[in-house]
Amino acid sequence: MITRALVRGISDSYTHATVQAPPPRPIDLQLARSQHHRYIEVLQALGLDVIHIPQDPDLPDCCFIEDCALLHEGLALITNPGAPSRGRETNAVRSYLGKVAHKVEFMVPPATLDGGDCLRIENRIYVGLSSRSNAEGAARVRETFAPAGLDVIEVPVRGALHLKSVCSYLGNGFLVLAGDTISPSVFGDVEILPVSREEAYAANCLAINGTVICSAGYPVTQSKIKAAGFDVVPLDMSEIKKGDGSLTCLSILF
Ligand code: CIR
Repeated sequence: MITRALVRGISDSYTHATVQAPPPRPIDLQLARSQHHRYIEVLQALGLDVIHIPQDPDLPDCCFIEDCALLHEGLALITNPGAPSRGRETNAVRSYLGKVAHKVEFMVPPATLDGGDCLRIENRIYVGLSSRSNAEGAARVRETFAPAGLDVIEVPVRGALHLKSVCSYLGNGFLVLAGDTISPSVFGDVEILPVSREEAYAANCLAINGTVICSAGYPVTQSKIKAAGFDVVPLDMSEIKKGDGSLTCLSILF
């Protein structure tokens, strides 16, 4: 049962977020903040206690807090984010988790890892090997969490920023997976809800205790998730998408 969410405010410099390609229209900072605010409201409406780390004007990508740490039953692993410009984002996350986790582990170069590359399905953690996360990072995840009973499975990621850019686990055995990105057989015994190329952005959604928060504007994916038995809450993510972010990257759930 998820009871808490750690989030971080949108930086004053968010319009300079790291992006693979400039968005067609510039980021609207005020709108990004109101979308982030709505995201927090939805988490609270779902009963979560939301802990808020203030934004840092020197860290444009700091709202994408998921990339900074993995957390499982009080055991935290602070990552070494793959984009060098994001390294300092972990400091504030480490300070907070130091207070609530019973143990905090770290990752040092050459290991790199973004939390967006880590997909948890029951007792397995799939780690995407991407432009941000490398084999040494995956090995550190295994070293940290295998003793807690989690299997760590590496998955090459091509054509997407992170593993979770193309798939999300909803619970109850359902995995949302964008088209032809990764072979479904990689994920073992799960039921795949396929997402078309046109709705690829909707493959990142956020499951919280049986409710799934989806990006608004992707009706086919939303219908499939509803048909699988989940409540769906759509959220406008336009300005988060422009910064190459999506739903899961805005929080660490525990
Ligand atoms: C980056 O390129 O690192 C950020 N602009 C976006 C990170 C999104 N993180 C995530 O989906 N886990």
